[in-house]
Amino acid sequence: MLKQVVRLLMAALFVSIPYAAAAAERLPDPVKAWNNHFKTWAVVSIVVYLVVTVPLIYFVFKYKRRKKDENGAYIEGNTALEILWTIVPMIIIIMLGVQSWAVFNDLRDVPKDHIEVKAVGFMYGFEMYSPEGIMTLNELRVPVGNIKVNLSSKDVIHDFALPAFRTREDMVPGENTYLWFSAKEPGEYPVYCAEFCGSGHSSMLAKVIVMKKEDYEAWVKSKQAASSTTAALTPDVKGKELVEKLGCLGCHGIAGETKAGPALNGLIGKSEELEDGKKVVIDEAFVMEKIADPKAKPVKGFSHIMPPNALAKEDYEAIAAYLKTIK
Ligand code: HEC
Ligand SMILES: [Cu+2]
Repeated sequence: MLKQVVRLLMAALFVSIPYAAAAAERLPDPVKAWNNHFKTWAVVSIVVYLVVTVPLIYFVFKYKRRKKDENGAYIEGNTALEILWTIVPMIIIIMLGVQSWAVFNDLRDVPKDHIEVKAVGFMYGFEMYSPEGIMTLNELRVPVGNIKVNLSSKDVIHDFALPAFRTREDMVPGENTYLWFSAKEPGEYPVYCAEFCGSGHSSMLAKVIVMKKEDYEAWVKSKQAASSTTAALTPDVKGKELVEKLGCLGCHGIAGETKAGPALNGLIGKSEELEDGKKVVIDEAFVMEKIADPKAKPVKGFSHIMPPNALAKEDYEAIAAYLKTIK
């Protein structure tokens, strides 16, 4: 109720027409609201800056001391002026404050008709979960509509930032946060981590893929069909799935690129220098040991941030089998 009153008041007071229309229809559009908000602040800031600076520069020259021992006029004050320059900025600040609060509400109030997805940050990447429970790495697929994203983190504080949708929110370990956005146009939109979280922070790049409703449903069906056949997987296919699921790709490339850790392709048979200067030739046993106990044989030239993973024996073997297949 109070929020509605504030919205209408604001619409009547000074916010531009598109936002006022949105407010009246009770269809908050955070992108428009935010853009408007930014423009209002920018205009007010520039005007205030000019109103202060231009006369300042002018007076500096006009009233500069011209003769030695010259004294300035003694001015007691001017009540009318003082009232004016107290009241006018106060009104401006209150208006900006009210507008900020309304935009904040738009960003926090999730519209009733929305679908809910989940994003989990880790060092260094994002696991995304569709409402059907399909996990994708660094790729959030959603149909056109309002999307609420529930956020959490596996390790340190990350920040899920969606610049195209003018919103972002921290991902805090042990806490549940959320944001929402309105996906209107099918397309790809960038996702960044906006909280410095470690040496691989800059590789936390992901995307939101907004799809037409039919395309999204077809994608869900194809994923579900694929997962119902997992029982019959060969080890290397299972290994590929594990590498994707366990977040290895947040730190490792598979096309020769160095991220926080070395690339995982062409690894088996490669010789590697360890931190203590020893040379090893990487084989399946080395890979399996690395996953279970990454600190046992640290590789030279990297910071040793790889987390251990306790897996079943056949899972270690599956990952090793997969790494053998990527050259
Ligand atoms: C948080 C980042 C991170 C994650 C997640 C991670 N690693 Fe690593 N990994 C590293 C770093 C850094 C190194 C090199 C430094 C070291 O050995 O301590 C490394 C080294 C390796 C090596 C040795 C590579 C070589 O050239 O000698 C293998 C194999 C490996 N990781 C596999 C995996 C697998 C499989 C997973 C997923 C289960 C995984 N890593 C998850 C950071 C990570
Ligand atoms: Cu991060």
